[in-house]
Amino acid sequence: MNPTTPEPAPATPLHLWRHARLATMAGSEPWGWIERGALLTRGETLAWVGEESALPAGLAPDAEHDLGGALVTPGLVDAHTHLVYGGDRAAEFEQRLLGASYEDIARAGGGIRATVAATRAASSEQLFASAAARAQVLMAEGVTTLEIKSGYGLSAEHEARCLAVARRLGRELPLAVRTTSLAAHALPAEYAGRADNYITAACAWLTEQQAQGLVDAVDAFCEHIGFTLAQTERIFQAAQRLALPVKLHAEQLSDMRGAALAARYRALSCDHLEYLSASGIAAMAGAGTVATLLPGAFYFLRETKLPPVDALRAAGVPIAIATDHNPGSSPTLSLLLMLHMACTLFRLTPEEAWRGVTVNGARALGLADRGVLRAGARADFAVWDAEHPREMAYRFGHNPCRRVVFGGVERATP
Ligand code: DI6
Ligand code: FE
Repeated sequence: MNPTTPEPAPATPLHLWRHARLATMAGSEPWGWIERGALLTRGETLAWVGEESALPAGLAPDAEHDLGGALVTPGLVDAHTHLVYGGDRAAEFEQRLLGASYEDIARAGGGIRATVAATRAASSEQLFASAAARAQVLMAEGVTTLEIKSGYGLSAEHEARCLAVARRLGRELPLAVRTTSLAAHALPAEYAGRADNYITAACAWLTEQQAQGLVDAVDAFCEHIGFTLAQTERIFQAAQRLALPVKLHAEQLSDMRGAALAARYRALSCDHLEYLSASGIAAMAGAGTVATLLPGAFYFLRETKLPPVDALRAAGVPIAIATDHNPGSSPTLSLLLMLHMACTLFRLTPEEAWRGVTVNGARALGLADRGVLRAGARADFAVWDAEHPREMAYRFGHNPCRRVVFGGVERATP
């Protein structure tokens, strides 16, 4: 048989996206604004971003797209979700408004344990279908990168299954998914009174999860109703042995000194942070840890203690904003609503909130290649029916996202 000459690989196509108003979020100029902008994409990557008048001479793009003067931003990053779970807690919400206490509901098998039971009872196919439907709602608002935590399986088998479902979402949807192992979310009933033994088991599960390529980061819920500082540190030590980055649900309901511990382990982010102290802020600033604020949980739990935004700002801690989508404390599927609520509830400026759902959201996931429009970054961007991104911080219950490009390819609008 004659050896066949391989076909030369086709050159990665070059696309020109012109006539755009760009909020690049790159650099420190307001919004990284470019009034008459253009983008060049080569495959999955942005090859060039700038003033249209400065486009390199002699370009021969394979395709040209006229954006008609529309606003273009980076694709949005939702850096904290618990998207994979069975059932919902709408009936519990209703019972509470009818006067039942949290304890009544917990005694009747409700709360987080109800979600764990429903998650374990669901098939992988059901978990995938319900999570995919939720992901599509987030995607319709321009989300191109999504973090998904486990934490409703709480056994070796069920935690791995939830992480595998999250991985499958990333394979089958035009969406980048980052997975976080959160076995230390709650104590399952079978370990009642044996939290330290549960942590020992959860640390062991990580090794197998990593061997199967299921985990990008490790998280824990450090709280009186979650796990102690010492138990959290054991989870971090297990992650460190596997060279996995850590994150933490820290200082949500009380000051557990979790942020300072997480900073010692060079955490990517500490999340919630309503009860964060000055020393926690200093530790995060020193470690380059992102503060991920979650206005959905603050609102739904009717919290009154605000996260220390002024002090975070003064210390130069980058702030991310995420949905914390979960059935118990933040059943929202709108990152744009969180952008708005970061301004109304937490007093972020519209630009700070936008950086929170783009460049700083990416940073909270350890990703430097997205959340900005600049040469070399991923070609993930959203096209909006708006004059300026501050409009999305101002309006609420309104989605002006018109087109989304993910990895250089336009996504079908759902
Ligand atoms: N913090 C929360 O508010 C949720 N988990 C967490 O770590 C509550 C999760 C639930 O109730 O299902
Ligand atoms: Fe959470």
